Amino acid sequence: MKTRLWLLAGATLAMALATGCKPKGAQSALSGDAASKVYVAPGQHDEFYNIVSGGFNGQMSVVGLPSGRVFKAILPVFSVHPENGWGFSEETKPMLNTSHGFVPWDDLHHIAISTTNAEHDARWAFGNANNTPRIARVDLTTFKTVEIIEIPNSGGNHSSPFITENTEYVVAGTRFSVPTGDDASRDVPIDTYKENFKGTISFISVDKDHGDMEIAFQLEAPPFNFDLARAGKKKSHGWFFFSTYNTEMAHTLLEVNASQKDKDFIMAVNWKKAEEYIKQGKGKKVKAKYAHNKWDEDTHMATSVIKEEVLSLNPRELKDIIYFIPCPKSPHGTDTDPTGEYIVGSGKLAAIIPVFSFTKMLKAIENQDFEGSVDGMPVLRYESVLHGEVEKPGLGPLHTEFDGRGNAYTSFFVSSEVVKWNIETLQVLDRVPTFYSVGHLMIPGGPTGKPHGKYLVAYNKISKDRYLPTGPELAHTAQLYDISGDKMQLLLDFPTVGEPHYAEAFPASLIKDKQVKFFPLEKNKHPRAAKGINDARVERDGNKVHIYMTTIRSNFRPDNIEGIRVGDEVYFHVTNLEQDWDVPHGFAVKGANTAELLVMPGETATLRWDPDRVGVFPFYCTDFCSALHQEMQGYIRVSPAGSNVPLKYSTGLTE
Ligand code: RUQ
Ligand code: CUA
Repeated sequence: MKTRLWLLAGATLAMALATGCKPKGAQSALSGDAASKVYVAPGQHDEFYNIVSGGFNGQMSVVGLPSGRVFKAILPVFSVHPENGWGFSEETKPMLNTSHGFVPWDDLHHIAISTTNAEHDARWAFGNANNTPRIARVDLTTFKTVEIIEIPNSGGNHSSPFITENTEYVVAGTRFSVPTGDDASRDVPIDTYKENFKGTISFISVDKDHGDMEIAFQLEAPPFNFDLARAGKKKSHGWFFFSTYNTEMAHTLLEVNASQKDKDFIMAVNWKKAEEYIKQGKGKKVKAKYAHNKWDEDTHMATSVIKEEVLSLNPRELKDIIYFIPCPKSPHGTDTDPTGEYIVGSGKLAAIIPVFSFTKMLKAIENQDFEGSVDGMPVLRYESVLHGEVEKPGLGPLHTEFDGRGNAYTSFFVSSEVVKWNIETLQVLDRVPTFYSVGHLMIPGGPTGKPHGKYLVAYNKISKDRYLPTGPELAHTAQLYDISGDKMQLLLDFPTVGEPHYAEAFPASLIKDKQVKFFPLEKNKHPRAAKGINDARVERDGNKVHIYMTTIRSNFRPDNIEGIRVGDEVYFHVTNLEQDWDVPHGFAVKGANTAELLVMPGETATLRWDPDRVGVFPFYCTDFCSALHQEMQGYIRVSPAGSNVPLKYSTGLTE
């Protein structure tokens, strides 16, 4: 009977969780000056860059705030991108390589912008691949993905990527616990979950100067589900906090079986302690296969290396790395305030929001004020670590951000609202509806030590009646609020690209004058670059044909190519000779598997083309580059296999 009741309660809750409640007054009036607050006049720039995850489209989009304008839809991270040929050119293919081979798609949830001293420096944006666990690093001077590292011993890389205050590490906590190690130890029955499955937390180091990532170490954690995380900062620098659910360690029907306990945990990790153990040689190398892919801006090429082992630490034996803080109930977000003193746990099934105190946590650890242990790792006493609880905040709390003036803002999925409350007094100060079912929310600089508490953006899962309808599939939506006064004020709705999970925003002034405008040709080290029209040529090597092609307004050299045969592998190595900002050329050839390679000024990109039939095939520039863009074209003639039509091409120089 008890189970039946649980099932029923579970089902009702699940329905509420799945649909959310529609707030009243959905069309609530905007006050008169809302439009002027988001108006960015033609030719003017936005105040903030907003980097927004694309969710299941595997990308990030770049949006301006307060206007909500999309500048780049979208920089490809974990997905192929026909708009610029990402994942189609030979140079970019290795970026999407994994230990499972080429993966052309993934699900990107969270953004982390690099910080120094807990403030955005905005050198890099990190994103996580949820499905085939990876972390990507995007260079914010080129808005290009320059590195992707796969995370072994992980599944559903959701608790990722969150960063420490000087970007020493980005972390990746596994959502699914899985059997780890090498193949032999992974083949186990699923109902041996408790014995054989492990949760792992990966700390990925980031090189201070160049950003290069390495998996520094993995922590072996109990087989919980790890949902989200935040680093400590300032006084709590050196610690990391992870929300966990399924501390029941269920492996079937989690909807009910992982909602049994009143409290799950926030797992506090002392990563400085972990570093000490590593210095003492306490970690052990374990087998783990993962890809590490890097982009080289000189050769304009990516390489992919498969690595074979990681350093693993066992916190059951290595004491004082992990402590558990009880947290009601299935916490989703765990967020640290700008001072680093407070840790907010948002239990999606909880009726209150607990706020923990870092100072009290340290004291409880010192006094060994424990209420139990998990696998030999101490569980701290809830009351001893608690700063206080926010009473009746709303239904289904998910995420919290901060304005730097002592206030916190929490998103509520079920009651579809954002609630503002004071961190010290825990009093609710204001609430505004969202349309509808808000997931993440974001304040520029909100997760750092220095929030710019002027705007808040709610990222909503459902947009229903907010826009002109577009059939069964409607856009996800973002809503911008002014939070500079006592009351939050809705300013703007704007649709998003894909499903935004998390996003971050930072002042545009941090990077707008650092943008790379073009790549100097003299520095182009691509082995098949044609750096001037005299290099334009075609070479045959067995059945491989290499076409060294140049583009400049508005011609291809060579433009007519003959002597190609069915069965050849043809490589168009296209170099853009322009040395000016905003003059890419595109390349498309009939029958290719993408309609475009977009080649930036000074860059070389390669399209492989396998002619499968006899004929004459046109190619053309896909990017409107000059008044004579439509003249930027050529032909390639394909003869039957074994034909002896001689290799011939015109560059306009020899004939
Ligand atoms: S999640 S809506 Cu994938 Cu970040 Cu909370
Ligand atoms: Cu080059 Cu159009």
